[in-house]
Parts: sequence; structure tokens; C-alpha cells
Amino acid sequence: MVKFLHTADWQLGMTRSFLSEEAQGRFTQARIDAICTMADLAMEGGARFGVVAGDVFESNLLSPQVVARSLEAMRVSRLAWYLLPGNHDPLDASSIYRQRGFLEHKPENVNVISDSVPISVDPGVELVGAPWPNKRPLRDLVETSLKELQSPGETIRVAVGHGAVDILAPDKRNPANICLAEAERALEEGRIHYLALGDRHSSTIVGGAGRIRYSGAPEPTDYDEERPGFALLIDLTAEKCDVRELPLARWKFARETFELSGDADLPHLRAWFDALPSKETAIVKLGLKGALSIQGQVELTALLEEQRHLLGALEVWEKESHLVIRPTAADLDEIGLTGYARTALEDLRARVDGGTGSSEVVDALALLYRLVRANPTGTGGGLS
Ligand SMILES: [Mn+2]
Repeated sequence: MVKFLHTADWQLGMTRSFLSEEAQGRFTQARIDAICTMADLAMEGGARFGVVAGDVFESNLLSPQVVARSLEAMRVSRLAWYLLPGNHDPLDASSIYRQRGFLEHKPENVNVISDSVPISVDPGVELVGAPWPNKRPLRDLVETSLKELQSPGETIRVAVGHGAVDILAPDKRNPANICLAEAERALEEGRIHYLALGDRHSSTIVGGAGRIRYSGAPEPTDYDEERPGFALLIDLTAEKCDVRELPLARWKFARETFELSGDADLPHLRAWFDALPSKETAIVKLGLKGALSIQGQVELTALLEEQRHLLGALEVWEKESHLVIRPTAADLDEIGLTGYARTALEDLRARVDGGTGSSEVVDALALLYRLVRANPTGTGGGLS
């Protein structure tokens, strides 16, 4: 029997274009903090070691600070770590694992899986890894690492790989796809007892009666991930494989579309924002459709500005956004025009309502509205 931690895709040092400098710093730190959090939970649960199934680092070109802090977190965690080079951090000539910044800071409890020779990690337990030698391998590295192996007898053997399993791969012709049938065969023949995979950021059972899994990334990285934010505590024997998902994620991605049929719907949008927990670690992408008055648009702009200050990031979902501004009589009253100017504005508004008004007309009206609101020098705002 052995208990161990299965994690992957830390991608330490990852940057996201939509984060401000301040948010990026916290995002980076959260990924580093997850190392100690998961190690504590795993050791409380009896784990003897941790495998990181590839993409430990975002790339082979990282700031010395990210490398040093990551290794320091691993050192402080006290868990024995086995790091597998993946497609982001392959073991090529410029590999991060060969750089001085890594080698000089690497603590005793950190090990790099640099070939497929079985590694004895604990009495009666060994690892077999399939490290990426470069960014574009031309074969199934997992199959290659397992095919020469004999059954390990009484020893429990854990295989560690990275990449897309063929049945889930977007590109079926990629020669590096991991053949699931071959991995299943290795399990059935008792050559391995578990295959720890990385690359997919969602916690996913692939096959092998729960013995072939992706742990997913400890923190989410994008909107379309189904189940990110976990590491797996594996309790393994030849007869059974119990898995516990350890929840880790502090950041969250949320994507939402709102249909605003008028200004009266704005409170729904505010209520949605108000219900978001831990806004400072929420990354939101918003699609807005429908129609608002000029006043509604001003309120919306203020609401979004306020939320932008609170959130980790706020993005516009361009392809889901189509918001029309329809000036109302109340908007024109607010602008407070009289006489000839009022007649001209009424005419412009009618053209907008009739669908023949250009966006320039609406922009001009909205600008006028904001100017008057910003300089309320009495009714009419001095414009007539
Ligand atoms: Mn990957």
C-alpha cells in the first residue's frame, strides 16, 4: 500500500494578458502558495511523496525570482517531490532543469525525472516517468517508457506521463498522443498500477478503472476548464485505487452573458456582481446584449468601473456583446435643451429610434448628456 500526491500543470510563472501588474503578482503567488497547501493536505492524509506530471514551469525562460521562490516553496513543504518535464518545460538543451538558477536552488527533497529508468521512491514503491525530451516528440513517450518493463512483483509501480490521451486529443494524428489502449494493457498485465497524467487542466478520469487520471491544474488558468483547482491524494495497492480530490483553487474564472432589455435590468447585473465571492481573485468575462437609455449606459459604465476596481480582472466578451443605446425623452430632458436645439435633438432621436441614426449620433447625444451631468449649471445647462 502507498499513499501519494498526484498533481500537474503548475505552470509556475504563467502570465495572463488580462491581468494588471498587481493582479498578476497575486496570481503568480497563488500558484506558488498552492505547493505548500497541497503538500500539507497530502501529508495529513498520509502521502509519502508527490509527483508533478509535467509542466511544472510555464517555460524554460523564467525570471530567477519565480524559480527561486518555487523551489523555496517545495523545500518548505518538506514533501519529497518528483518533477516530470512536460511540453512547457522539456528537457532540451535550454531546459530550466539544467540552468544554474534551478540547480543552485534545488533542495534535497526535489527530484527531476530525467529518464525512464524506474526510480525507487519508498520501500516497495517505484516510479517510471516519461519526460519530454523536447517540445515536439515524434512518438508516444508513455508507451515507450512502459513497453520494456516486466511486472514488478510485489512492488507498486506508478507511471508518470504528460500529454493528450488519444481518445481526448484534439489532433488525432499527433504522434505524441498517448495510446490509452496500451496504457490499459500495462495496467491489466500488472506492469504498472497507476498512470499519473498531466496536460489537461481539469481533474479527469480517463480509464483503467480509475487508475489512469489527469489531476488537473491546482489553480484555474482559463474560462473553459471544467474541473480545475484540485490535486489528487492516491491510496494505491494492487487490488484497489482510492482517490481523494484535494480542493485548492483560490482563483476563479467566470464567463456570463446578460440580456438587458432596458435600464430596469441593470439591478440584476449589479446583484450578479454582488453575489460573486472573493472578487479580488475572480476573473470575469462579460457579454452584454440588449438596449439601454443614455442614462442607463452612464450607470452601466459606472458599475463596470466600480467592479473593475474590485475584481482580479474584468474583460468584455466581444463576440457575445451587442448593446444598443436608445436615447429616451427623459435623456433629452436631462440634457435640458430648448428651442431650436431641442427640435434638432428630437429629430436625431427619432432617427435613432427609427433605426436610421448612426452610432455617431448616439455618441454625440451621450457626450452631451455626460457634459451636462458633469457641469450642472442650472436647468438647461446653459445650452439653448
Ligand atoms: Mn502541457
